Amino acid sequence: MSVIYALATPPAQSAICVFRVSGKGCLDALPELFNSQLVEPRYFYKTEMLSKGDFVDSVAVVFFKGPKSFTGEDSFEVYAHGGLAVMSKVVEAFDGVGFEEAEPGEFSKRAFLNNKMSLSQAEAVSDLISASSKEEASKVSLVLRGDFESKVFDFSGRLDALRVLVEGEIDFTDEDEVFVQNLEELGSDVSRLSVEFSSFAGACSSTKDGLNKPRVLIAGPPNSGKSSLFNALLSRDRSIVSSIAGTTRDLIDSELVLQNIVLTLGDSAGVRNTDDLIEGAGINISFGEIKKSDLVILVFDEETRGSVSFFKELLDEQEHLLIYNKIDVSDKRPSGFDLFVSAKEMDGLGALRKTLDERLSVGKSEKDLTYLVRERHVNIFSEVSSRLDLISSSIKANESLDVVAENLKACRDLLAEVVGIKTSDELLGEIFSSFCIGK
Ligand SMILES: Nc1nc2c(ncn2[C@@H]2O[C@H](COP(=O)(O)OP(=O)(O)OP(=O)(O)O)[C@@H](O)[C@H]2O)c(=O)[nH]1
Ligand SMILES: [Mg+2]
Repeated sequence: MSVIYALATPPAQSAICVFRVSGKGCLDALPELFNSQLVEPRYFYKTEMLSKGDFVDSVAVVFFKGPKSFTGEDSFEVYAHGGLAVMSKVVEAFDGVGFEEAEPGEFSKRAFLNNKMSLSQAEAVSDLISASSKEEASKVSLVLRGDFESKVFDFSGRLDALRVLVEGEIDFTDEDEVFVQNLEELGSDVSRLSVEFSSFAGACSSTKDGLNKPRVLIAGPPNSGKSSLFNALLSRDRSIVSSIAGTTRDLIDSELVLQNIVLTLGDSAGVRNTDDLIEGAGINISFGEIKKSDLVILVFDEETRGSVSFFKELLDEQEHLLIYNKIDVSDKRPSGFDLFVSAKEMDGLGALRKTLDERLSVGKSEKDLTYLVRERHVNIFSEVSSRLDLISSSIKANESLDVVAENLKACRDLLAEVVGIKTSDELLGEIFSSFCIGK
């Protein structure tokens, strides 16, 4: 494989820039590129970089002997001053010794091909770089650290064991000896595996649908102060507030950052009987949104608190908070409410924030096992799950064991694709091309 190089830091003015070089023979170029002799691998050398004998920059260099490197190949890194002119001079120097510019993700691809990491780990590296929240980063890290992979290997091993059993049965069947008791045991083993696998697959979500911020919806009767509360929580006037009932018609969303979590907060149209077509449409949206929310904040005031039971019924089992608003105009503290606030005077909002934070982050920690993976993995897992179901039912129906063996093998192959044991070049190309340059 050719020697590749890439700028690993952003192509922008900065304190330092880092270049990576990897590939067989790259270390042979060190004497030509640097002014001093570099002897020890993994040693941080301060030296001068040269391009066809001309001074490029004062730099630091570390080199690695394969396989003890990120890519598994001989490689080195150059730390130069982070000026754009310096960067282009370094590039010239590399071009001058015949190095080639790396494709996106080429370093990780080589690391994968040289067994330095699995495919799912390589993908996690890329996802870690693009993670935009701490939570996202920590879930990707679980994959990167290999926890995810060892689970996949564990399931693969169990699939293999089952296949050995089934194939054993098939051989016996050839001899007209059917061990029905084994079949039963096999059936329950498959069911157990299937249940455990589903729960593992359930703990994996892809970047797209995973990590959804919890949705919190402010709902309730008209004019109770929903939009006022929405604005107060966000500390800005995002939603229109007026004394006219039926002010809010569309659903308005905004992000709310609390101490432990970030959530999507929605303000909805007050729910009531109305002849107004547009308001009615807004109310329908509210109904739909209520169902989709992780938590509903129901806001009432003195005038509307009679409708609490109607709303509680509407929500069914859904998690909610009952808020009594406008405490600035009344001293009443009717029973049955969780919190008393004044959206207008910003009173009681701290307690509301804290309650939201606690309630929603508790739910989160239960899902802590979630691995943030690629959609590709999620799709594979769902295929494996349905095949496992299929296997269960064919065993129950006493169908041919050949089909069972075939499906077990298919499951095994599918899992192999996750970690990259069986992967087409095309898929590899697709995966690594989405990486950033220098990774
Ligand atoms: N005194 C007092 N008035 C409030 C408070 N919160 C809201 N209001 C008033 O109640 C009226 C309705 O407020 P909104 O926030 O528009 O109520 P809403 O629930 O969004 O109403 P719709 O969108 O029409 O369903 C406005 O006149 C607000 O100024 C409060 O805490 N105290
Ligand atoms: Mg409103």
